[in-house]
Amino acid sequence: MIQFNQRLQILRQHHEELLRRKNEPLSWGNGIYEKYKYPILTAEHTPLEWRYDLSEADNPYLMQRIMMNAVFNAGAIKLDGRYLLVCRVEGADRKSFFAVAESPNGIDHFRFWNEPVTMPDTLVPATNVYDMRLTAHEDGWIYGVFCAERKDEQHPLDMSAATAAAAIARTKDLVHWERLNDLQSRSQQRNVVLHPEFVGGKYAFYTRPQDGFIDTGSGGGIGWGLVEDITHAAICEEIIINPRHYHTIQEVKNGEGPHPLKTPQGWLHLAHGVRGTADGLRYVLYLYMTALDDPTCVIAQPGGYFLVPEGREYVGDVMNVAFCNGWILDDDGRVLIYYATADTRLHVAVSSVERLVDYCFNTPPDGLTTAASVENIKRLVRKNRETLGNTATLGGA
Ligand code: M1P
Repeated sequence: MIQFNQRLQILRQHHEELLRRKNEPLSWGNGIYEKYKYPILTAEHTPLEWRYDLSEADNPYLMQRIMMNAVFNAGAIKLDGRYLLVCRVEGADRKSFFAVAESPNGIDHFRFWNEPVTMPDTLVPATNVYDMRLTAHEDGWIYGVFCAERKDEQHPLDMSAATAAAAIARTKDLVHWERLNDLQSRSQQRNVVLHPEFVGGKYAFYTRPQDGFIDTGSGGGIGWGLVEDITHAAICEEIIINPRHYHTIQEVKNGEGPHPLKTPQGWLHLAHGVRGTADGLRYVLYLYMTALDDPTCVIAQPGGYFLVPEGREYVGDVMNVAFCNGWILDDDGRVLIYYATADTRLHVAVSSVERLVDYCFNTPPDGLTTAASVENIKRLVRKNRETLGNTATLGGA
């Protein structure tokens, strides 16, 4: 039998090879962004010290004592030249927690910091926390807004009855966190995001009101509300700025992703839309833009999705899910989009502000009917015919 030390050496070697693996862009995509060959973070990337008791005396079989299930849905920020992700890590016990992973280039060589984040609780502790959006706010703090899930004590016998609230914490270094009161609003909330600038002297939140823990019901779509005091955040007036529509990718749910990026042409937003299928829900990512002087006013929204799970990305714990709550606008205009698939693993796709803004303004909006979609295609075909001459088309009228 291989000795403990030998097995430990092999384990360390495999782990190190995984962490040092260079990532490669995939050669052909849709032109909007480049996806990469390997996921950037998975459960296997978590430190061995989190999973194994490395004492031969106490763990002679070198078994995992605490297993990790998934790494996904990460908030992202570039801080002092370091690309940092606050990941949703999920243990085998189904509890999610936050852990910071760092990379020198934002694409590969991600390594988790030694210990997971110690997030202070509020008076009513959460059962589960996840999906942090990071915002470096103009007030000087870095805020983490995330979902705090608790058992719904009004239905003690229903084991799936839960409540979702937007929890708020702030930090300067992602190590020490000050927990503030949960956001107060008229309904349950997930996918709440803090806008990076004051609006009319107030903190501004993108919200996603929902009727129940799962059901967005009359929630309407991506909402917006202003808050006077971030330490006791309460939204009294909530408006819907980006609604759901019948027979679109956002029919069932519509939620903001990370905070929008400021571009010369407007605020560039990344969001997720959810539709129902015979096979369950389908989560896809899409972009839209709002006016610089009014982040609630939509000025461009390409029809349909811009990123979906493909090939092996499709398969995992929750099939058919692409989700994103973190992206980084780099100093050179590069945009690093950290998307997760199937609630299992985390990937990066790379684009630029120019490309994404071009995509937003030049992709036809969803005309909401088949006839309108066909008109869009015909318009493009005719334009190409004008550009290239008749040789561009084969057959047809
Ligand atoms: O399982 C897909 C996603 O479901 C929830 O998102 P939403 O509130 O938009 O339905 C979250 O649990 C999210 O983490 C998860 O990826």
